[in-house]
Order: sequence, then C-alpha cells, then structure tokens
Amino acid sequence: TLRALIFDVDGTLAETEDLHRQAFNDTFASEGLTWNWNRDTYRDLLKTTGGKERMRAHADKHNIAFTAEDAAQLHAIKTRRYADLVDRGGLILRPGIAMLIIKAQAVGLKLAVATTTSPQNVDRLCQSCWGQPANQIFDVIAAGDEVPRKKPAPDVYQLALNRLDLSADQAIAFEDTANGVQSAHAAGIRVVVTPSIYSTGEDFTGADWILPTLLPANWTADLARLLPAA
Ligand code: XBP
Repeated sequence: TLRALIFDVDGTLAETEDLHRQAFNDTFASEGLTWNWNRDTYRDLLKTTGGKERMRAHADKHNIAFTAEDAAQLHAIKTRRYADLVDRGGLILRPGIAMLIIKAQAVGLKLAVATTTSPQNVDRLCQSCWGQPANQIFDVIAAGDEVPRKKPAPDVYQLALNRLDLSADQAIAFEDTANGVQSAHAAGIRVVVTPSIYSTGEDFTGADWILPTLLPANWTADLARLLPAA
C-alpha cells in the first residue's frame, strides 16, 4: 500500500528554474564574470544537475579554469541571491500541488522531498508558497549535497526512503525532468512526471505516468486509485 509521496522541488512544486537562472546571472555579473546564461543555454546546462556542477559544466565547455573553491564561493553567493529573489514573492505552486498535499496529509500519507538543490532553497520556497517552513509541510527532506551522486543517480531517493523508513513500493515520486525520472526509477519508485517549462520534450523513459499537471482531472484511473481523492 501507498505510504508516502516524494516530491522533486525545482520544476515540480513550482517553476523555479528561471529564478535560479537569474540568480546565477546576477552572481556572475556581481562577481565580474562575463558569463551570462540565456534560456537556450540554460536548457542545455540543466542536463547537469546541481548548481556547482552546472557552473563546472559551463567552465569545462569553454575551457575556463575553475576550482572547487571557485564553485563553492560563487554558489554561496548564488544561493543568497536566489533566496532574495524568492522572498520578493511571485512564485506559485504548480496546478494541483497544493490540493494534493492537503489531501495527502488528511489521509495520513507521509510527505518527502528528494531534491538536487539545497535545504535552504526548499525552505525559502515553502515560506514563499505556503508561508511555512519546509519541515512543517514535509516529514523528510533529502537534498543533493547529502549524497555522493546527484540525480540521475538513485542516491537522493534512496536517502528519502531510508529516512521515511519505507520501501520503494510504498512510495510514489513526482518529477519534471528526465534526470529526475531516471533517479526515482533507478531507486525502484514509481514516478509521475509533469514536464515543466524547461523539460518539455525530454525523454521520460521510466516514467509510470506522464501528465501535464497534477490536477485530478489529469489523473489516469490507476493513479486515481492510489492518490487521495480531491
Ligand atoms: C534542480 C537542480 C538545481 C537547481 C539549482 O534539480 O538541478 O541545481 O537548478 O539549485 P531537481 P542549486 O529539480 O532535480 O532538484 O544551485 O541549489 O543546485
């Protein structure tokens, strides 16, 4: 039986990637770098999960010397900038998320996050969208820097399952990208994918359900039997 819902954050709970992109670009500008990521460039770079890893991918592509310290330092500035941008407001939960979470709580399902971004960023998003800290919405938060390998590796989903003390068949994952689908699938968890602005058109092989949004009107009959009815 289903015991938990495990959510990806960026692109799944909310369309955050353009705010991440802006935070990166603002950071590059304030630190005197000429790097600037437009939407097409960023779509490519998103194939590399994790902000530090993404900057490294850019540096490697352009043969720019870039140390782990450079990445850590820039990323700390980017994280502060992202928090400020989120705090300005305007981020909204994707359709169906708010109600699904209310219904899941009502029927006693556990709620978890399995994300590549940092716990601080999850907290900021929850404050902005729910007016509550992340640990009041989610029972478990598993983040990218806590595991050796980021998505598409299964590590972050396995960490979430361990902390939930559940097996893979007791959970469903919610994702928006091919990397995320692969990660959940590799952990043996059934996965619902709702493609986002940046991930539309990716190869979602391994997904159990592909839906435009999580609004109940989009649920297939087999999914509706699993999820709490809205
Ligand atoms: C999102 C990411 C993150 C964000 C940036 O992946 O890959 O890197 O783009 O966040 P997912 P950080 O949706 O699978 O969590 O800069 O904090 O890494």
